[in-house]
Amino acid sequence: MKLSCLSLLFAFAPVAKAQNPNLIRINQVGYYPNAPKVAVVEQRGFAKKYTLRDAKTNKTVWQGKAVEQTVSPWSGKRRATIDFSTVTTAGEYILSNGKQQQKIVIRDGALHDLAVGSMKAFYLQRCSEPILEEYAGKYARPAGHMDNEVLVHPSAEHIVDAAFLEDYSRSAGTKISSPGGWYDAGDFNKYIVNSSFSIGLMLCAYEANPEYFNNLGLNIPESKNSLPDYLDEIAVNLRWMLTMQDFDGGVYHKLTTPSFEGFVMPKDCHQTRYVVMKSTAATLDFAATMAKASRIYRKFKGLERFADEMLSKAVMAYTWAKANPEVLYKQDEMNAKYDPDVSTSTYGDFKVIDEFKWATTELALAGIQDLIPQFANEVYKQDFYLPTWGDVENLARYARLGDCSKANIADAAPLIRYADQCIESAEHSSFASAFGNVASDFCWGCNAECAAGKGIALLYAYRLTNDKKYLNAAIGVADYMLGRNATGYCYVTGFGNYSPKHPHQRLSAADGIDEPLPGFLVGGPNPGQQDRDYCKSYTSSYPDESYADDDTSYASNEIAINWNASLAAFICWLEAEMAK
Ligand code: 9MR
Ligand code: 9MR
Repeated sequence: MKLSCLSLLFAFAPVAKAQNPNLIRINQVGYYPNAPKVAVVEQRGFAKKYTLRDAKTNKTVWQGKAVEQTVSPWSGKRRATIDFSTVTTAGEYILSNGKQQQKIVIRDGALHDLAVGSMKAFYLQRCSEPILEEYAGKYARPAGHMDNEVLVHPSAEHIVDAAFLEDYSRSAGTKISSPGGWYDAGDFNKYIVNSSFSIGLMLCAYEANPEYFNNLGLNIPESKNSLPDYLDEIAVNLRWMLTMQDFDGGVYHKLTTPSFEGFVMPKDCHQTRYVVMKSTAATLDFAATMAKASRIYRKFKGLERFADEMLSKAVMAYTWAKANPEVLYKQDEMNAKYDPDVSTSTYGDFKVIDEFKWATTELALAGIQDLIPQFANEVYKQDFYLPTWGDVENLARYARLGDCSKANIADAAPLIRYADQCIESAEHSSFASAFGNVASDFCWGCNAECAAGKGIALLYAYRLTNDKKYLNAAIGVADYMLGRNATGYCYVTGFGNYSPKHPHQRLSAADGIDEPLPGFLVGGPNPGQQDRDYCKSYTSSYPDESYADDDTSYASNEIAINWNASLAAFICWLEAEMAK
């Protein structure tokens, strides 16, 4: 057969890294039998008829047309929706437009493995312990940074001016021990602000679904205590956080090298690690997290002392913050005064009223009566917006909602209004999702901070109202994150048939194994492209396509604990609902 020039061209055209060549966009991980099941087809894949065949028997179980054509507000791309929700029998199927096909999985517990994977990722991020082969397979590795001799940076020096208290002084260069915890992200540093947000959100999801989380087996090494795996993994980072408090109650902003390490494994890192400057934001976040954790961990046998320690340290932290309400982490100002200069992430936050609100609320919920939420009445009538590491106000709302069974209307109404807006925005959505319809949805870390964040808010709304429309909207957001989107990527490493292979994560890039560590949600499309000087493989600047699966892309393809916290909180909660 003679090949035409055109077919030769197609035969050898490299597959663009930025987009999935399969024009049928689906949730690549799985659909639930009794829930909406929608795929979206790109215009170039439009066909007269679409079929769903049983993968084993080849029998057609559904056939139909694509409906509801949409036009992207950015690229003008036309798309249409294939709705096969009427198929409710678990199984594996092939969805086809006659030219391309996608494997569709329908099953109970459709996202169970993802829920487990999203938590196992934290095990893989552990800093000071060996990652064992029996739990991590080929991703096993020796312990990373031990952090048992970390230096007090001059910015964190604290001299107590009384001879008999000299043991409580920490002059610059003092060695302290601050082992354990999780690496923050693609880099190897550890930051209190982001750790607190991550744990805060994960524990909110826990409080809404204690039974589900208490029974969630993670297949990671367990400590010898009575904690369920989920809380046990979170305790790894809580224990590290406790080491970050100075004797006066203030909490160091971060534990870091002066500059980012190269793309190497921990054993090849040689920079000195420091604890740097105490800050009000870190100290209040610490107070909130410890107070919250004390309340939850106290319920488990043998954990009472741990809970007491967390609560007393929370109170010390809060007291420090009241006395130092405006110690903001301004790295440039710090560098002007002290050496060595520090150029790693700032997690800088110049407004700490939300941290005050969160800490006060959590301390009050933990029984510190003097702090009965001074902010309660004024705050919770306000509009709801999604919590992020830099704005934790609505973590306080989530904390007050608990499992929603005794929800107060002032806490609940703004959240439900927000959920209603999410649902409205999904009308005429290109991807049948409450996320991804306005440009402002796309930012650094949007897969977590906006997509999963909306998913969690929708699940609160469902719990509060029992109205299925919120649950179905949450499922639509999960579908988006797992492949039914403009790039066709399932944005979690190791899941789905087209997922990121080159995340900006040193542990994945430098370990000599082709595949990345599994279970990590990447930041996602970010039209800011703040990494454009380093990453040359963006192929689009449309908000929802500004993504590059390239390990130089820290603005669209990094991983981070707060993002996996959002993924885990969302997907575990969704699984919990669907298992009922
Ligand atoms: O690896 C760093 C990543 O963790 C941060 O999110 C990002 C933004 O602060 O910075 C990355 O480091 C890059 C640095 O900022 C600029 N030089 C290239 C570094 C990545 O190799
Ligand atoms: O998640 C952070 C995002 O909200 C900020 O816009 C961005 C730039 O400051 O930093 C992100 O956090 C990164 C941190 O600075 C360094 N470690 C990796 C984090 C994820 O990219």
